[in-house]
Amino acid sequence: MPRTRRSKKIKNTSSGNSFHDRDALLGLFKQMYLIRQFEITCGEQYSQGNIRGFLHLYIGQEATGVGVLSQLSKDDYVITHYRDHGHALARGLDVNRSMAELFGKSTGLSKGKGGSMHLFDVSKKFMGGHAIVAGQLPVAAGLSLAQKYKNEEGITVCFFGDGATNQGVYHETLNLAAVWQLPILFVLENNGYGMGSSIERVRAGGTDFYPGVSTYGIDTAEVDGMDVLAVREATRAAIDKIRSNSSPYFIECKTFRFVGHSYADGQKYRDNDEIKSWRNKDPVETFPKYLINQNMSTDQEISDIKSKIDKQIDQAVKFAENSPNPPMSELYKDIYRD
Ligand SMILES: Cc1ncc(C[n+]2csc(CCOP(=O)(O)OP(=O)(O)O)c2C)c(N)n1
Ligand SMILES: [Mg+2]
Repeated sequence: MPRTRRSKKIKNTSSGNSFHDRDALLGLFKQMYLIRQFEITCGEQYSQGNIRGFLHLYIGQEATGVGVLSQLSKDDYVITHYRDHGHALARGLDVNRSMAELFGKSTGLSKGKGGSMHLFDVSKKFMGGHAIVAGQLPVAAGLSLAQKYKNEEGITVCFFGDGATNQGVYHETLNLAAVWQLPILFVLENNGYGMGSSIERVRAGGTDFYPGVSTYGIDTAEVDGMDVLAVREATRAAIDKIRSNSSPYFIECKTFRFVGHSYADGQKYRDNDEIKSWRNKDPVETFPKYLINQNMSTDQEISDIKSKIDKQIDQAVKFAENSPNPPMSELYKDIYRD
């Protein structure tokens, strides 16, 4: 079977992209800001004891999720790891029900039984949040195989972190996706760390993953994951290719989480200078400035958008607070298929 082996490096494209109209660009900002505020609020609610269990925030990585998901159609499946709030919101999952899930309430997306790591909405083809590192990769291959087998329009998009690449199943999935030529987009969110372990320390072969993927005969691109336009452009090109060839594609987004791995992480394993240097690229700060500089928006408009979204998040917290806990009768439901 002939296979292409190409890697593309996509640089910062924030300075001029003709195919982006104003509403679409503002839409990207709205989504990134929504995610940022949702996450900040989750942190506050966690410290007040209203959210319990694990809490992995997506703060810093917004441009990656928003850039990728902006290019999908409703026919496409999305599957991801436990750092899933940003992907869920960018896919358009209900904000109130997302918050309620974190509060463990019955109105939550998973009836309050999944929590932070298990946001699901099958009606949006959002197949979850998965807690086992790399566990979602073979499931993604299965979804994609089903799409191909049934001759469906959609593709599958699978997000994962750099930590997933040290799991055997990562390699098995890449191999099968290539052998079966599956319509699947792998999105590696390389934030440089798996919990407190820097990838420099735990990976032989450097901190770039995409070159290794070419050995499976899968096309790859590397992209600045802090630049929402660059991510969007890389994704558009990848999806065109996947749809026309019915073959897999792999995008590596270089990104950073500004917060700890989970809420309890004091980040002792990295110094403030490193965090600061990435903060300069914060998409929630830099992107609206870019829009204003390009005369596509104004300070006033940006601040109006922010207050509207702040209110939306406040309402989501109220919704979650006022929702009932799941009844005891739910305890043994949804475990096996009826
Ligand atoms: C199979 C498995 N091993 C270990 C863990 C514990 N664990 C949870 S998150 C994590 C790090 C994963 O890092 P990465 O994939 O880079 O994602 P990030 O947290 O950086 O988004 C580990 C080791 C787990 N959940 N599953
Ligand atoms: Mg990581």
